[in-house]
Amino acid sequence: MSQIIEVKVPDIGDFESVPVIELFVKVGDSIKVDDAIVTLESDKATMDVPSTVAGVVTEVLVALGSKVGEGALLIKVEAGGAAAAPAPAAQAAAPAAPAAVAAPAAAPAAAGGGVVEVKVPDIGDFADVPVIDLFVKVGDSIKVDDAIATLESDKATMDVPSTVAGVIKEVLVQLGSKVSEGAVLIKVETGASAPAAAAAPAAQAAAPAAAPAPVAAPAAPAAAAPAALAPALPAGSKVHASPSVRAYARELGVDLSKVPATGPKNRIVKEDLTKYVKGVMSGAISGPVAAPGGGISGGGVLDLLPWPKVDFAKFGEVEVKPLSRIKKISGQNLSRNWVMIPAVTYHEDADITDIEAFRVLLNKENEKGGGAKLTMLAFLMKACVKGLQKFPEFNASLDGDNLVLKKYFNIGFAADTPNGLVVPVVKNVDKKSVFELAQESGDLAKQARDGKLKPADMSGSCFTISSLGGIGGTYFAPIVNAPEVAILGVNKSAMKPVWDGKAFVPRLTLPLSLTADHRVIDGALATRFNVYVAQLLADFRRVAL
Ligand code: CAO
Repeated sequence: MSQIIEVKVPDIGDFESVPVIELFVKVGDSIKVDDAIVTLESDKATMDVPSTVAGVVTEVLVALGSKVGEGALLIKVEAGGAAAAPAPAAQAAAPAAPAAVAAPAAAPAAAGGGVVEVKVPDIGDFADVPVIDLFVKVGDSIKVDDAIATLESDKATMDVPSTVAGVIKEVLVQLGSKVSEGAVLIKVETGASAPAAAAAPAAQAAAPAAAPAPVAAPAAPAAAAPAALAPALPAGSKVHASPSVRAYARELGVDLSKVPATGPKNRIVKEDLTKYVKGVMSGAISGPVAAPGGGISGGGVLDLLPWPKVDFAKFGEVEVKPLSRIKKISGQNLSRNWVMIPAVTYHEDADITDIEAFRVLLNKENEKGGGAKLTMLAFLMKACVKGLQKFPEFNASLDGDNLVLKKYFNIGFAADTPNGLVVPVVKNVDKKSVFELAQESGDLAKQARDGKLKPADMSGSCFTISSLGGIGGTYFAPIVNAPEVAILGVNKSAMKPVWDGKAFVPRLTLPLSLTADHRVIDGALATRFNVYVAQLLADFRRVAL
């Protein structure tokens, strides 16, 4: 005779509202005892909840994103015959048991500092659990709650956090080591001011478990709050990754199901994630598209709202034209830069009356000699390099918490080509004459239009100029070309009346639009840069100073 049995969330320690990040079953599925039903993820642990009965799923009472706690009903199973007996633990109204891994036990720190051992805390019924990820090495500075290692049993993945802050003196495990409760993971030299390990006493009370717990409770400091809900993964796709890798992926907005895994048992390790993000950022990985039509990122870095899907043919005749390779790559870079850089655009007018007269004069002289035509772009490059030299933050890139200041001066310029936008780079602009810059940028622009640029011609830029001066416009807001921190947009010069103190005089005015990454360059600095470049253009003799 068959009977309907409820499968509930077992004792999962101190967590009350843990998101379901994966759902493995649907109505009609046949399941066996120990088959995974869902994966729950707190900020410190990922745990599969296995079935305690065998049978056919008749009802699924959670969805991706549901938040559950102990006792929450997950599924109903029609169990037949002998398979029907439920494992009692899942239903037992056990007195609140401590998390199997609460704050790990650590040797108390010597008063005023000393070497403290950080050990594997109570990890439930598991022994000899393999270390599948190791996040620390000797010499690393570590804070309380930083993950030391990820352990993985056949049912749960858990990060072991540090209970002390200090500098790591010894690492006593390696990848693949098998550890049990009490095994020493690392030895940490704590400073006099480092928080004492005793601050997080382990909850060690013996749980009166009625039966073997079906879930290895997660590693989690008692005070840790469940993480915010991760973006839903496609149902049925099983991603293997440690909680810290999942948290890191969430921070970066990466959908882990798109990251190729190289770890044991097809597990995504931190390096896989870093490699994937670097690949997408550099354009080397086109990145599986987040949603049909590209989503906002068009590159899988940020999976936001799905792109609206419209049957345009319903409204009239259409023609579908694939994007060029350049448009696809530049589109991804532009999307990332637009979304990820807190950029502000600052405008300035430069009086180029004299420099334009000078340029025209030189070009006339040059016509006879057959030399290269001097362009406004070449003068702009020279002026910008002076600006970069005066304000080094503009000749820099962010690298995590560091600012990399470059001592070379390469300038990229946006070139409009039939296939899309490319950015050739003129190297060592500080060492070249305006004539050489005009010649070289002209050659590069031609190669760009002919589709003959090599990757080396488009790399190593420190700062970009985007000139629409040959076309028109008044001002615009160019997008910073990451990892650079600023870009100068230029529109068409125009004669404007300028007050000289006594009268309005006609001056040829060049509109400048500088977009800068506010994380590195604040408004005052950006405006100083703009004013300085405008001064140089107004009186180019200043470049020689
Ligand atoms: N104001 C007025 N006239 C300008 C000017 C300016 N700021 N800049 C250039 N001109 C004039 C030039 O003097 C030239 O006139 P003549 O033929 O009479 O001498 C004419 O405009 C054409 O110049 P150009 O655009 O061919 O040459 P350039 O050196 O100024 O620019 C390049 C070269 C590669 C920057 C340009 O061809 C180009 O591709 N620009 C588009 C860049 C772009 O798309 N940026 C947007 C990126 S974001 O979408």
